[in-house]
Amino acid sequence: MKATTAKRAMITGITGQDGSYLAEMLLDKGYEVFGVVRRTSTETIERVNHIKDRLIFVQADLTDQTSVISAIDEVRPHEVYNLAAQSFVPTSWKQPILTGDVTALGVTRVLEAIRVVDKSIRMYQASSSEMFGKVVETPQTEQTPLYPRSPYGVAKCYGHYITVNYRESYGMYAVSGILFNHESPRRGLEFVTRKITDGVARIKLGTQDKLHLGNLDAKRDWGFAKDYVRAMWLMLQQDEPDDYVISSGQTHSVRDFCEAAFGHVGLDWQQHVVVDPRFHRPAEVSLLLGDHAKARAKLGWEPEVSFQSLVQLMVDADLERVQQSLDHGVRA
Ligand code: NAP
Ligand code: F7E
Repeated sequence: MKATTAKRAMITGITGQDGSYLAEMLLDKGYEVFGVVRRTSTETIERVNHIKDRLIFVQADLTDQTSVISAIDEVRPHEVYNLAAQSFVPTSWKQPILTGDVTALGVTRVLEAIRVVDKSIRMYQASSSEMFGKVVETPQTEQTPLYPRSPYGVAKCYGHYITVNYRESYGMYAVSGILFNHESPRRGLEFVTRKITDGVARIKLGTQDKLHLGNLDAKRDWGFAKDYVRAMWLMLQQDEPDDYVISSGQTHSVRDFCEAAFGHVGLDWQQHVVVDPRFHRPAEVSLLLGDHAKARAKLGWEPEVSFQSLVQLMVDADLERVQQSLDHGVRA
């Protein structure tokens, strides 16, 4: 596996939204890309199917220390992007222990593997704006105190601090990217943006009438996933490791998202959206708004896709997908 001279990148979470965009970008840059996959009874590589012949898959699970060490030892990557996590906030209340094991302790397992195999390997940790939770200031920066509101948020705080701690304890090049919500046509269908754009497509094409949602007042700083994986790579190319907020710098409510998504296909969202208490959370993050001034100044990073463009490209992609299923006689 170590025969070529190309730079080697290992991505945990390659089958997820961000892993797929990051893999495409790194391949374009000439990297050899190794994707960590865990054993499942059915294949989960749908998001990377189009590039699977250019990837090398290695098996490991973030809950299993030995497998993580073996994978890193076998590949000897120059860069590790730790994107694997139980990443759905509501599930973190249903499965808090699992969320802690994967999303928190999993980070230590990756850091430990790097520490024992080769401390010069650079590591990116996928931290989250969910760490700001019940925000103590707006906008949120790298200096804003953390106040997580879910077992997921708490686990990400652990992941953030253990990354900083390994950097300070062992001099490792480990960075924490504090990324605000980022979406795409590859976003999981359970997350609110994709749930809305998928619902809009089905309603427009006549296979559904109502869309059940939870808190419409929640405000998020939404960006485009493809823009955000560029920031991950930039963070690993600096002279010194550091932590960065990555955000769009704008905040919109779930209601705004509905209005834009339904409006894009000429529908009135109020005729179709039903507020359903089943989707309310035990504790909510009401407002997120990130300030990415540090990333702009030090990494030269800027988001390229606006909120309106993001909504439209997601709706268009779902319309095309649902229409294709209908054309093939499959009820989407
Ligand atoms: P995602 O689509 O949910 O993908 C999660 C990935 O983690 C999947 O590839 C999944 O593999 C893998 N995974 C889960 N448990 C694992 C385990 N025990 N061992 C190995 N792999 C495991 O997440 P995403 O949206 O791409 O986000 C990427 C990362 O950024 C996550 O850490 C997330 O928490 C964080 N983040 C996301 C956002 C956002 O807005 N998207 C914002 C801030 C931070 P399977 O396919 O096998 O399930
Ligand atoms: O919820 C509200 C919900 O599930 C956004 C993950 O990638 O980003 C994501 O976490 C908001 C919340 O994302 C529904 O109450 C209303 O206020 O799309 P979401 P999230 O919880 O912000 C962060 C940065 C991460 O790190 C996470 O990994 O939308 N909302 N109605 C709803 N949410 C969902 N899912 N479904 C609804 O029906």
